[in-house]
Amino acid sequence: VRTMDRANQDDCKPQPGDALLIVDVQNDFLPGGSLAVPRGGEVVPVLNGYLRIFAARGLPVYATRDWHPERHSSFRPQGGIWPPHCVAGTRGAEFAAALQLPPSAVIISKADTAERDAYSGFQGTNFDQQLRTASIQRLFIGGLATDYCVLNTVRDALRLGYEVFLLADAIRAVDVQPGKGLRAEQEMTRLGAQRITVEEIAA
Ligand code: VGL
Ligand code: ZN
Repeated sequence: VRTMDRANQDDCKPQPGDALLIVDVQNDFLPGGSLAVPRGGEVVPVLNGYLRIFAARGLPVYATRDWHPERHSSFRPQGGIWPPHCVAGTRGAEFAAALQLPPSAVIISKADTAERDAYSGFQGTNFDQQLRTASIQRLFIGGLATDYCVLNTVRDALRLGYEVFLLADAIRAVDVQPGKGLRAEQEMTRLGAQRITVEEIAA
């Protein structure tokens, strides 16, 4: 898949009005976690590359986190489909220690009530309002997992009118059914997300 087929290569370079959005890079989604995403740890060094680029340009960083109460409805003991994960305040819910989030990063907690799940960072949060207040128009989105929270966050961002760059080298899928990640990527590009890699926006 070619990623540099846009008219002007500089259009994808981060500029004022842009923000980096890191989705759910939390211990429980990483190797050893209770809902480990296959090869999920591989996104961390790549995201650190994006973080350096956004820091160098003085651009804002947002990070969503799954932030569930102890007996969340998405957990198997409660009749849900997932093993318990990302319980608020536990080690599993912490961001990956190696992820170099700046102190200025804005954290968006989601799915923090027992009855509701939220795969999108916009669902049940004031994230859209915060972005509008900060005059953000374009979002560079990567993290975990491609086929759940990244997909739903990108979908909502596009629906809300943001221009979306999908960090193609900094996403990984749960792939409960084989091919789900690939189909999610295809859906995101079909809806208008533009695939980029860190090499393309560096320099
Ligand atoms: C997620 C499954 C359950 C995600 C969250 O962050 O993609 N996946 N909860
Ligand atoms: Zn969850």
